[in-house]
Amino acid sequence: SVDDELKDSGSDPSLNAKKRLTFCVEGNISVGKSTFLQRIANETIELRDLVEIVPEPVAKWQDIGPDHFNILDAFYSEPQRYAYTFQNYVFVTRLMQEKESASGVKPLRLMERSVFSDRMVFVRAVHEAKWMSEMEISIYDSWFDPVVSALPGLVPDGFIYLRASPDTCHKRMMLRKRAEEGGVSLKYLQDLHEKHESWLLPFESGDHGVLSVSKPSLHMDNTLHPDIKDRVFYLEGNH
Ligand code: DCP
Repeated sequence: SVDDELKDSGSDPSLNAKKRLTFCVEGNISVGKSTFLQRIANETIELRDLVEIVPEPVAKWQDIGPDHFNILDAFYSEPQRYAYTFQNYVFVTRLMQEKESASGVKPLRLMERSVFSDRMVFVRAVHEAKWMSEMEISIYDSWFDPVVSALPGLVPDGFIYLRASPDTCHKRMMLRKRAEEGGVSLKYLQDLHEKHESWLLPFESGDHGVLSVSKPSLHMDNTLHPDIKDRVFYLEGNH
């Protein structure tokens, strides 16, 4: 169990570094991933020393180079032109973020999203919306597996799925009013929700608790690392 693995890591920092577990927090736009992570980082004193938080590099997408380009904005303004460029940059910035946090010694690392949701959710959604061409998705697919295989730090020990209805996420998105997301429709959030569901919960889910381990029969797309197939945790909030 996670508990045993954390206990095993003891107090020797070099051992901790070796035994460190990484979980990626997943869920739709505006579901509350950042809030969840911030609360662990700032409000839970017991967890602060145990958990290292790696937020999503959104700020890196909004301010690039001396000219302060904003590729998140460019993507939403001209999705067909920039979907591939954006997803390519998202991948590279995750890689940078992972490297920056790789030498930490806290026994648990929680990262916001992963290259797997980029691929299984966003890249598929933008391709279906015809914002990414056949050639572009083929290019993405052709480098994804070899690059991820060469960078084991990108493969987490498990996923934590924050789950809410697209309606709830839409309401939260309207309240948050991130400038770039003005044109994001409920339909797009519904598409992203479906992609999260079929990726992380492709079985009949039944009555899961607040935090529970998924059934071992969990099937995932074989693009996902085989070792993490059975390691999805999910949290259900108010729908
Ligand atoms: N995004 C994208 N493609 C990706 C990753 C993110 O288009 N591969 C976009 C979707 C959002 C923005 O980037 O407009 C940030 O998305 P997230 O859902 O990852 O982060 P939020 O800040 O919306 O999450 P939360 O509110 O749950 O903290």
